[in-house]
Amino acid sequence: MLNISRKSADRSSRAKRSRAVAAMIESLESRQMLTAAPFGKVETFSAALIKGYVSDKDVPDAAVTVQVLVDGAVVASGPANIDRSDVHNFPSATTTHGFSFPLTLSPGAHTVVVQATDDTSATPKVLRSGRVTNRPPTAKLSTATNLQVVGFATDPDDTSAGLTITVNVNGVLNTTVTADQARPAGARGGGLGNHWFIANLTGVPDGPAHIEVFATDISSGTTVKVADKTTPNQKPVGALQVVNAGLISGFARDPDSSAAVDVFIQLDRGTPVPVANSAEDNATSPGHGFHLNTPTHFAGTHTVKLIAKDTFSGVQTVIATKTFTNRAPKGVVESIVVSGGSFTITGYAFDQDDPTGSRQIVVRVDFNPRVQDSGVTKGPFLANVARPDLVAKRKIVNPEHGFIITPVNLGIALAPGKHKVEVFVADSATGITTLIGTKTVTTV
Ligand SMILES: [Ca+2]
Ligand SMILES: [Ca+2]
Ligand SMILES: [Ca+2]
Ligand SMILES: [Ca+2]
Repeated sequence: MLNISRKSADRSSRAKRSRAVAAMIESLESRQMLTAAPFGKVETFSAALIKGYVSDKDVPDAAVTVQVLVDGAVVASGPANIDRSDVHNFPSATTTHGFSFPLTLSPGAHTVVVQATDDTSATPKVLRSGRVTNRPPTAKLSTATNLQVVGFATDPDDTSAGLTITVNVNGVLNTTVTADQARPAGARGGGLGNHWFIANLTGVPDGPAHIEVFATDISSGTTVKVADKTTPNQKPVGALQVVNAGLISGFARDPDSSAAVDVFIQLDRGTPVPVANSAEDNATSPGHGFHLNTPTHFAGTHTVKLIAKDTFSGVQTVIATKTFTNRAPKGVVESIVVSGGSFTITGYAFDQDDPTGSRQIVVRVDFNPRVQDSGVTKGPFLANVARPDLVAKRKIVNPEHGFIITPVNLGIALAPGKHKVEVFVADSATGITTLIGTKTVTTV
């Protein structure tokens, strides 16, 4: 009996305990039903910005605390309290549940977690997590010399922006520009859009230089090296622009230097002659022009070589070659008519190298090659008398080539007797004279 009643008492006590546990579980379950985790959305999840909204049903009017973690470390934290009246599923009339955190990621891949803190448990609820890559800026150089670096640079994270470009030369900052230019004329490679830059360098010594180009990363603002190049020593360049019997001109420069280069002109096989000034104005290459007058060149075909000296190595290089032909002037003495102690000479003369210009005529009387300084020379007289008859006969292309040299023009009074008369015409470019007629006359 006693045993029975003890067993009964035990059963009763176990039942009580079961009821208590059940009540406790029910209480926990009901409490859990009342506790909701924060809910929301991360709409922008980029290397530059984390943006979205979040709220908690348990405290629908409160601003939930949001944290942003990058590679495990909290980089931003704050209440989601920005007005988001554009979102319509908040559990109360309160709409200030938005959040926005600008992000600064170093170039490369990162793990980013956005989490919200529950009001009661303080347990973080992950709203979004994943890998975010800040892609570094890139650049392509079109040209890099000691004077100028031209290239194209973009950051793939924001191709609308013009990147800040800095150029170091031999480890020292030389210039800063913005890559927001249209493609420069003649640029090679690169891409589309206004992402080109032209960095003019200053004070770079001649010779190879170490050029480093940096671009400012869009997301982080950090400076990233986008190009590294050592400039080669380049040969001088230039051109012969005018080459004739009277003038040789052109320009020469060294792409590595803004300084004037030493320029020499070699005519045929002669010794190269230095030009006096190789820093003259020049339309093609301002400040690098030169000219050399060449009055000593006789008729014929000649070769001109332009030689320039490298500003760094001092090596002289032929950078241009041209030939020119100077044709000797031509003319005809048509008559020499004696008048007392003088005479009148008529004829015509021209130079095919300057067919519209009038030539100069020189007259020499009684020159004896065996006697130094013998004879009388008169002139020059301009052969500019119109001779349409010669044009009609196709002997000349312009009528202004005739000459009539009268006793008044000559101004000589010769003793009666025989006299040798020689007539010369001067070359249009060199002034060097060519004999066009010889005649012996008898004055009275
Ligand atoms: Ca909650
Ligand atoms: Ca970037
Ligand atoms: Ca050079
Ligand atoms: Ca000529």
